[in-house]
Amino acid sequence: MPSQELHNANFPVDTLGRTYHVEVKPGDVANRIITVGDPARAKQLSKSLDEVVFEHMSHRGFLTITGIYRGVPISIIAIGMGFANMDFFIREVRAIVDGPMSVIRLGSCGSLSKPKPGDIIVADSTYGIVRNFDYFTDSSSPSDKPYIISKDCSANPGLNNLLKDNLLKKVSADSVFFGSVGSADSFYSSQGRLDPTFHDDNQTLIQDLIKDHPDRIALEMEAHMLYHLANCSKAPGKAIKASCVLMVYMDRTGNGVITPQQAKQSLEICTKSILDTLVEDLLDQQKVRTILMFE
Ligand code: R1P
Repeated sequence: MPSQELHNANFPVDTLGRTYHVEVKPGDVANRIITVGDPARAKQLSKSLDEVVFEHMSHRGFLTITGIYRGVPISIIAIGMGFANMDFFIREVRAIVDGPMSVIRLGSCGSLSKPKPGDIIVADSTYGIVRNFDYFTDSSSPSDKPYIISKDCSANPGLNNLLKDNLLKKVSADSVFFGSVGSADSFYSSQGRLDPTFHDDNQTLIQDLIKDHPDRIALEMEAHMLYHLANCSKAPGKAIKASCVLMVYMDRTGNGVITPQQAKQSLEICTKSILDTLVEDLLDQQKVRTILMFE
């Protein structure tokens, strides 16, 4: 539970000025952000910063680490898993950061096509795969489908291209792939994993997703909410640029799984590429007022 008294039921903030779930206040988070799922991955990434100036684990498990890389403030935020946690993170961080933000997600995914475990994917676009609750009720109509597939949402082209350039400086072109990434509301049913315990009707989901869509190359659980909210962030001076790089952990058609050595190597390549991308990204410098107390 929160350690401080809260105010404002519409957008709760505690007596220290911190947001309810991520527990950050103005000055804690940089405009340039790497977001990951796993707190251990965030800690590993933070070892590549030149200096760490702020670190906080919230009562809901959001870990924020802010530091300096090549003279530029950067935050690394571990959010856990799923659409809801991406929503908490983006809305609460957007509320306390001044000026534009660039956010790159570094996650893991399952491949639906050529990329093999150990390869790297940049999400040019994303789409959502959401369980249709009504389909699974007795009163479902014959036109209901078990999963609702959304239209695509694009990455920020400038940030995404810079990220690709930086990856291709570090790794051969045959292990980096670009395409459309599906973000599902379950690791299991809406990613086509079969589980006889539940009524899921997902036996043909993967084939249905990739049929006529060769660009749909991977599945994970957060990138679409990031791209969607970035595209919906319209307040003046509060734009969000988003991109996403994914380490292929599993091959969903061939059944392969990444080795610890491949995972380590993949993480090292992605870490350096993302940090360089965020430093080189042109944000509106006059609006960057972050971590003034440390400058
Ligand atoms: C599932 O194991 C988790 O791994 C993937 C999925 O999106 C989901 O969050 O991403 P992360 O490695 O970033 O957590």
